[in-house]
Amino acid sequence: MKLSAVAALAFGVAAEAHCIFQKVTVNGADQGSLVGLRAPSNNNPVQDATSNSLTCGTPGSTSSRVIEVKAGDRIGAWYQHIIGGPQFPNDPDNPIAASHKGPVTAYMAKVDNAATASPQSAKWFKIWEDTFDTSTRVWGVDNLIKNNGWVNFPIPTCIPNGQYLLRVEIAALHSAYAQNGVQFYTSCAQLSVSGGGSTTPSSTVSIPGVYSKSDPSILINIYGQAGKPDNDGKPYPAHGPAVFTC
Ligand SMILES: [Cu+2]
Repeated sequence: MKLSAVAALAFGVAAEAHCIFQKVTVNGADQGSLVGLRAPSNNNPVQDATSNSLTCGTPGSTSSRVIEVKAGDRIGAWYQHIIGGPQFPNDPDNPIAASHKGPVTAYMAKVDNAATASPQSAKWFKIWEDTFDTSTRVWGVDNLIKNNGWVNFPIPTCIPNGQYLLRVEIAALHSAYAQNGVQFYTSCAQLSVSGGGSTTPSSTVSIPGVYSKSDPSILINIYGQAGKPDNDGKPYPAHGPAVFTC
């Protein structure tokens, strides 16, 4: 067995240091824990890229609230180890274990009623991603950890007014060398967008549907020659469509 495979296995059996997307900010304003969100009820990942739970996580908590935002607003999405934050004081695996390298992506889908819409029948477009920087060998998850679990991105300025679901995904790749080894962490926020424009994204995808279990970014050994989770410095194009731009 090659050294890289040994390292991979060692990371794969590490403590269950999962996480949950559990809170939204709008231009820095805290919307409250689990408010306006559909989130799983525990921090276990979804590992089947074709599962209905890929969309917004294994169904758990729901909210009747729809969060009011304006096109161009800066949205923050907060991941922590468990609901509420760290599992215990000085939890080293909060917001997520450092082993869980991978990309962070965000999608939106226009729906009639964000509080009740079926996320599986929604038509999604990607609005943001932080994947892997080949020069620094820093993953999206590394940046999320550095930012205490936050990722931030704008609502596209040109999309039509109306209700939307917002889906944020971490794809942790530390065990992705085996099929169904990837760990997806997703929740969906319920948004109402005003102040938008008239550009409807021309290409959309279904989730699940857009990924396959054997996508080269989903079934992948990220451990390089030295056994480090650095993809050997090679580019990592995230799964799913290109990011929509106005
Ligand atoms: Cu985990």
